Amino acid sequence: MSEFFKNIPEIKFEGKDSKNPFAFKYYDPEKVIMGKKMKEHLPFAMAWWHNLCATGVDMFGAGSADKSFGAQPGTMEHAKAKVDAGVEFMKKLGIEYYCFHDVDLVPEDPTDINVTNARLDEISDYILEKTKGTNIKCLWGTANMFGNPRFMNGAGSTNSVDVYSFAAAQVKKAIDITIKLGGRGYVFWGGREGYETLLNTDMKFEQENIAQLMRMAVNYGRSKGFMGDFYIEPKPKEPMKHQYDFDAATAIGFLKQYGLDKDFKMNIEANHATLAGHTFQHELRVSAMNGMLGSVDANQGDMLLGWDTDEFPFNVYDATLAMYEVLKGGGLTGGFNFDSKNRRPSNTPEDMFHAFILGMDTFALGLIKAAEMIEDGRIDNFVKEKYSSFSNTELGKKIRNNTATLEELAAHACDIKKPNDPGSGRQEYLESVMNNILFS
Ligand SMILES: [Mn+2]
Repeated sequence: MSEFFKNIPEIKFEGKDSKNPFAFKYYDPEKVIMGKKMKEHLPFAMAWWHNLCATGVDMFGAGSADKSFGAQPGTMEHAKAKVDAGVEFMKKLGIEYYCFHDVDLVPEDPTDINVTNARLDEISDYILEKTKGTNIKCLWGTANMFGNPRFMNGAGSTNSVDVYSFAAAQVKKAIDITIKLGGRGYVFWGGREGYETLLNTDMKFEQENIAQLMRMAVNYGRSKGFMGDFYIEPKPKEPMKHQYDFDAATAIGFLKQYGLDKDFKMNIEANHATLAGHTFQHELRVSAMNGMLGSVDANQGDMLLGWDTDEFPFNVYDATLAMYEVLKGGGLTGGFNFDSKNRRPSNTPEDMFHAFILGMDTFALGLIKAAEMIEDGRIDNFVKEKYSSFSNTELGKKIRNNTATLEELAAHACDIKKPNDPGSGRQEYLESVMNNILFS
């Protein structure tokens, strides 16, 4: 196997004083935090699409990075070269998982889905061969049901039975390949599941059909022995003006409405959270409190740009608050997939490594600091104390255990005439505690 990243060594932990650009400063895989190794807290994954396929093409210009890996793009030789390069890349970084869409792995045949399916069989055999004897396996797989023009009116939400059947065929094959590659999960990201105008859209009909496609996918997956989670990845807009899986709360409501909530969890992407007008932390909290903390697409957006920039995570505050939610929520069933891409001018193989070192160190720092916040206890104790009137008064206990009546509470209010001051929210104090922990 030819080496694609010849000038780049294996990336090792050297600690915060290291100035080596090809070393981790914070990600120390064997370090134990709150009883678990860092690498177990942080099952990092490489996104096949951004890392091995994307060349920096944007709406204004051609690609700036060479991702040919010595082969002609669009061929099976290229598909295999991407496997070789990807395995070398993951080994050098110590990453044990990858995520894929069907068409990231092989070129889609424009005229015959049977040809595409045979290519998927061939490439998945090749991936298994190349990852044999390593710890590298699939985190989750998915089907790309947004790129091909046949999905212009949606996939599960399409008006066409033929297109709906193509979506079903792709989901079926992607589930097969995910199972074959040992995947922990299967993702639905509703790229074209939404609308541009309600003048041409039967929203109820479309949502029922999306649920039906998901139900068929669950039934099929379970019949093939797939025990992992299905995930919805919420996003409010882009490519559609309005997307049905707007945010975690919307997606969870949808899953509960259609009886899919036992088989599905959330795959939360930081950049999608901010596009929905929420923080990353908010989306993780909503997922965790509903028992649906599944997986994470680790990236960040740009607060000055209103679109999905998929940047490598750099913001330690956000990563810390995200890890605070993940730790308190008992961890992920999935992992941390870098759905992130190098900026277009960062176009060398070295930049691919710098990007992952940045992202892995950012989440490692977030993990370290979130654990310190929890062990410190000042923030958690404040929150516990804030609601204590519901646990240290008889009336509070009755409200919580569903035995109080409206009349009884009204009588209490009339009795005390005027409530006590509920107490300060202490936001600035709590923020100063977080800074104290972050920078100590
Ligand atoms: Mn994104």
